[in-house]
Amino acid sequence: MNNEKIANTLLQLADLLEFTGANPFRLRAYRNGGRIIKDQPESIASLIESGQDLTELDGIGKSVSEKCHELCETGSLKQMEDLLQKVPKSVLDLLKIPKLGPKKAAVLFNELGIENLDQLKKACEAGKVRELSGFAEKTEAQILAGISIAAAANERILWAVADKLALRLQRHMGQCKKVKQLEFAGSYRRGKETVGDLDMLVDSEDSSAVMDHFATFEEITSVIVRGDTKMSVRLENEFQVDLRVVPKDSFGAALQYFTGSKEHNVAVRGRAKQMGMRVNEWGVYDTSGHEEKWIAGKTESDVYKALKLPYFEPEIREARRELEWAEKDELPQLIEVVDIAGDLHMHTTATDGKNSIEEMADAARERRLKYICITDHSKRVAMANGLDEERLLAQWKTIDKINKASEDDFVILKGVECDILEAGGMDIEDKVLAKADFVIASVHYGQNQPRQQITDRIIGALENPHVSMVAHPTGRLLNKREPYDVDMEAVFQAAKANKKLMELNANPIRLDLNDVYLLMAKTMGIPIVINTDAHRIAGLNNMQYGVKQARRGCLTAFDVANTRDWKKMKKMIGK
Ligand code: DGT
Ligand code: CA
Ligand code: CA
Ligand code: ZN
Repeated sequence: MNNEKIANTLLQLADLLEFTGANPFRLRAYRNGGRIIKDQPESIASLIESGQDLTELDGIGKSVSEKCHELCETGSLKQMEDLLQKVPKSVLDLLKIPKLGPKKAAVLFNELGIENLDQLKKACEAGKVRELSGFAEKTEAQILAGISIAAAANERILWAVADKLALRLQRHMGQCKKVKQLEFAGSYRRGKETVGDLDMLVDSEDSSAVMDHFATFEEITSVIVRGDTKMSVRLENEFQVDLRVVPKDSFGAALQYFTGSKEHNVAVRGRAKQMGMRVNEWGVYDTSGHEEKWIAGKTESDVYKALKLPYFEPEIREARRELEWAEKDELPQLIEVVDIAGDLHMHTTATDGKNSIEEMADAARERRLKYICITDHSKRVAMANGLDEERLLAQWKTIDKINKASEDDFVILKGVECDILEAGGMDIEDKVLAKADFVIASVHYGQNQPRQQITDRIIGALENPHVSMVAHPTGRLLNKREPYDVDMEAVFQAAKANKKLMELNANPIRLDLNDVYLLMAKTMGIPIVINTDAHRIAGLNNMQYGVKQARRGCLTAFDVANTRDWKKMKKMIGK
């Protein structure tokens, strides 16, 4: 019983309880407990085993502790099973619809008997939903628009979630002695922001032993298909994992084939054909002679080498520019996490962050960064206790003091995440912005405005001489919210003309800019800044996801501004 599973069970329990109108305090306890356990570094199961009292952990009360014990001892929750007799699990999908809260979802279930997204879609189309009390025609239209987002969320999981799953699978498969090599292929290996299913590749002589072992992975709920060398399973969260077992001489060829993308492979196969060769998941074959001859397949590099091609990093195998670059010997040297020197977007307890300036700074030192910029929200974001000019100036004074007292070269920069107001213009006075080291401009409100209006607001911010960068430029939240309607090319042109930077927000649910926009920015010569937008210490670890996305955008360390020390970066923003 791992922490992830305990946490997910508690969160699911809370959601299911919503549909039965249970006590909200109980629900909150389960939700908080679930979140805390998700972030808990130690295994709850081993804490229990060692006799530790779980209620001593922050935020874990008696009811959550009891559920943890029951889960670790019996593998399930009696209460959950009873609930599932009354409420089908598919109702949880209704909660994935943006802006449809649990209360409204419960009304749909209780009044109309709606149990899943399909039934909800039909009810909306038949105009039944608008007749419920508390629902209007507009609500119905919103729900209808949100169903496709919810359905897509069911089909693809965030890369960061797939990554954790891959680690658990790797640990599990590592216990089988017949496994010689293991790699994950597909979109996961290419670092795509969301992953449809996980493709696992194993080198082994004994595929049936490997499959038997795979079948004992604790998160599997059903086996979809099992053949001689291929097996597909479904996990608790409905996610699919494909396993393929291949002999060692074909491992590299299979890895190359199943990593894709399909389009990259089509291009590679086309090249092979021209050279009198053939490629498939077993290897590269010379077809020029009388009889076809296997010539390579052990490693991916062997496969590419046989075709007189360099090795392609998986993140750029999308048939965009990589074959053309290879031809000219111009493949980019992709950025790595160690290249990052500073992080220029993060929050503290002054607004909606969970840690102090000093705590964020020390955590950044531990992560070997040379500088950070504190960028709390501005006053427009009242919900997060955003800073007005006075509080902002006071915070900067504090930062000056901390820097002065510091004994190393680490620098804390004075910044702000300043809202771009709905009517255009910045939320903080220019004469204050002028004193900042780094000013972020962000759209948080008025996201549904027409294209021209949003575009003009962002361009307006880029034309402000004190602004350094626009954060999360399209505002999308993966599986949750579409990007706002904005003319990105016009925005990039304004960034270029005003020598401004654009953010790649590393939060795994944002990853904004996306890969295609990153490549566009690179081509236009606009520097990208990869920031975590951390709201707590652990958030600083999100840098890895941003770097992965940057690699998909074909960015090198040179293309990313915050690989430079602050002195050099300062010049880039004209300070
Ligand atoms: P996903 O799972 O939707 O996030 O995306 P992928 O890229 O992981 O796609 P998937 O799982 O269907 O297949 C994994 C890789 O296997 C894919 O990137 C390329 C290769 N592949 C699968 N089926 C075919 C096929 O019919 N033709 C070719 N050329 N390649 C295929
Ligand atoms: Ca896949
Ligand atoms: Ca697959
Ligand atoms: Zn932020």
